[in-house]
Amino acid sequence: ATYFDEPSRTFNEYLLVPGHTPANCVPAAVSLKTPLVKFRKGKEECPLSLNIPMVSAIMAAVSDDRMAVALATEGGLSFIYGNQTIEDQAAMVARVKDHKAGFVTSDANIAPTFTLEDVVAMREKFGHSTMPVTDDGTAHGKLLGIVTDRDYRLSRMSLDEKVANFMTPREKLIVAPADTSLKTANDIIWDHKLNSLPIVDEEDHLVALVFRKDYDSHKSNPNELLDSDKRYLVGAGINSRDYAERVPALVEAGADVLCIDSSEGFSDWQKITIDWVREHYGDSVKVGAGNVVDRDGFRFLAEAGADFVKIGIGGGSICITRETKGIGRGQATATIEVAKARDEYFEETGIYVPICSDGGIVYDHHISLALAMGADFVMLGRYFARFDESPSAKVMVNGTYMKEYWGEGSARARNWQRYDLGGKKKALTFEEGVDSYVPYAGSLKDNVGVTLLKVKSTMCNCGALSIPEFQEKARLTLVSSTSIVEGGAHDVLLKDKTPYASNT
Ligand code: MZP
Repeated sequence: ATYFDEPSRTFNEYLLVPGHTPANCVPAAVSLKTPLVKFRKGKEECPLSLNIPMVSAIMAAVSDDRMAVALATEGGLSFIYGNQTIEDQAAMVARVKDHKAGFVTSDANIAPTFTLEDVVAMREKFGHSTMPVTDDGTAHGKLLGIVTDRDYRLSRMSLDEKVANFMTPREKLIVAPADTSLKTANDIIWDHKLNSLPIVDEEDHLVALVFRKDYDSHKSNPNELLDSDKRYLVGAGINSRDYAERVPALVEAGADVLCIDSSEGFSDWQKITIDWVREHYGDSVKVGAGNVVDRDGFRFLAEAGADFVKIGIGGGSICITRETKGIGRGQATATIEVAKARDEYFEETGIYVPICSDGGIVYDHHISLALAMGADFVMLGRYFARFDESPSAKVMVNGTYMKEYWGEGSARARNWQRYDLGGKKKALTFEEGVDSYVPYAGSLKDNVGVTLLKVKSTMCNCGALSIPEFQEKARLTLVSSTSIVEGGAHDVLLKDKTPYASNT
């Protein structure tokens, strides 16, 4: 056996030592732009980059089309989860791409005579949180109007269930009858802070409401937004079993980037998958691979042609791989070593292969640490699962709102392809993840805004205006367990007992 001399370490064991902050180094001037896929650094532009260094995990509890639109709006990217049928996953990708400027535009001819089926078809197609209301409260009645509820997840229910749910609303529901005037519709929107836009006919009667999560109806000109051709970036997870069918469907649906989703990526299965993609699509289809935790794993995937490499085994909040199989490595140590391997590979080949630190981000400052240690971007599951936009249910537990969050290796997800080691057996034989709750935290936009402000502030403390500059200038120190205690509020009696650390 080979023994590593040093213990492997987690983010919590490190701190950044501030450097000199020049006067021009203010959070507003910081750029968080970062490469997503490999490129010849110094010779060409990266063909696909992110405006913020955050992607959401390839998990059923985290990344569906709704999450993808919300995160892409902020400049990040979601990888739509792969543990579903090829058709369903491709449809989610297509919905993100079809979400042109975020609008569901109603055909001017649809209403005011649009039927319940029209509305249902519209929302099935676009996946929005809207619901038709009928005069008799059943799916067969006459359509009265559309109900919106930003937390409401309809896609998992039958039509009758949707209507039944409306009759006993648990959340705030707003009814906009079909003969509502434009003014009334605007009042409703204003009062309830809905991100929706009314469409009216020549007589100013409401034809339909269109929904766009980032639409601020009181600041933007609706017509300008309707001519806009912005399309959101979206990624999708694939596996090393059904790639020959899944990849073409995802490419056809418009996925911008793929990622082989596996708990352990230093394997021939990943190389075979990448080879297949290259054989059929050359470099036109971008595909990341992982997860690895050391130099050898990185080199194997980089040489196999991966467009980016993901780091992390056993550090995820819902992960019990280390307990179950005794494999893994502290996330900080893994990130530091893989970043060195990435730089070494760049020196040798001129090709810069971005790396992503995946899992184990608990506090916002862990994102700063991961970037300082060399990660180009981070993947988060628990963080995003807490928001309105995640696909999971919001439930009340002991008087507190929580969201459900479960691992892909849990009995609930049974994503056997992620843990597959070949062979005939196509099933999850033992669990490597848990099913859990995380505290509900509100909207993605608000939370990501605060998180990134913290990251930018830290970067300014270290005198850096960009991620590469941060990586060059960052000075990191290990901390003792007693200084970790010193780092929190201590020796005082807290008046407010609610945890003050943001992500707990
Ligand atoms: P976290 O952000 O919740 O700490 O970790 C999310 C990451 O955990 C995912 O991106 C994935 O790599 C990993 N994951 C997902 N499911 C499991 C599991 O069931 C898991 N063990 O480890």
